[in-house]
Amino acid sequence: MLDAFTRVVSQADTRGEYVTDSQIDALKNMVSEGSKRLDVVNRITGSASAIVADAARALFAEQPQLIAPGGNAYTNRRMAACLRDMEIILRYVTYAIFTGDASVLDDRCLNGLRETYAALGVPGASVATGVNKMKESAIRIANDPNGVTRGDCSALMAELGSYFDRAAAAVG
Ligand code: PEB
Repeated sequence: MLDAFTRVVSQADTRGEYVTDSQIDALKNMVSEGSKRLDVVNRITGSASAIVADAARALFAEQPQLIAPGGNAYTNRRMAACLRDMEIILRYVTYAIFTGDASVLDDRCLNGLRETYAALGVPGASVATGVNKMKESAIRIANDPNGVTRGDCSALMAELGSYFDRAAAAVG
């Protein structure tokens, strides 16, 4: 598992080089803008159950066959597994935005997930739709200018969106 710092070190070590000035500048910027990043983690974490529940509700409204008899989220057991999966994915996205690196998400959540879903008969494209719905509401909540010091969060929101895109692409 890497973060933005250990990734720079590991890449430099692979090449046998020192860390470059531009890499140091980028990391310096990440540190000086760090409060925004922590606010994003805090907000998403605090609203996690609402983000999951709203996304699941919207997914089942759009794809009611999932909760009809024979559907993959039919029965309380499968519904619970589905909500749990969405919550797991959201949790790993918060780790990725916290560390500024996708490796924790890739290695501990997405690696092999497509194959797991194929083996279970869980429709990956529907999971991807659910992830996209979580992306929309997570960005809306994280990017809300009310109640925090205002600043430019566009780069951070693009980064956050990219982790959801990565999760959706891994199963869709
Ligand atoms: C991945 N999901 C399921 C299982 C596993 C995962 C390993 C099988 C074991 C179990 O049931 O608990 N686990 C999950 C994950 C990690 C992990 C992401 C990462 C670290 O360890 N069904 C739907 C929706 C979708 C869904 C489209 C959006 O109709 C999910 C939610 N996942 C779903 C369902 C099951 C499942 C299991 C319904 C149960 C399938 C079954 O037993 O028939």
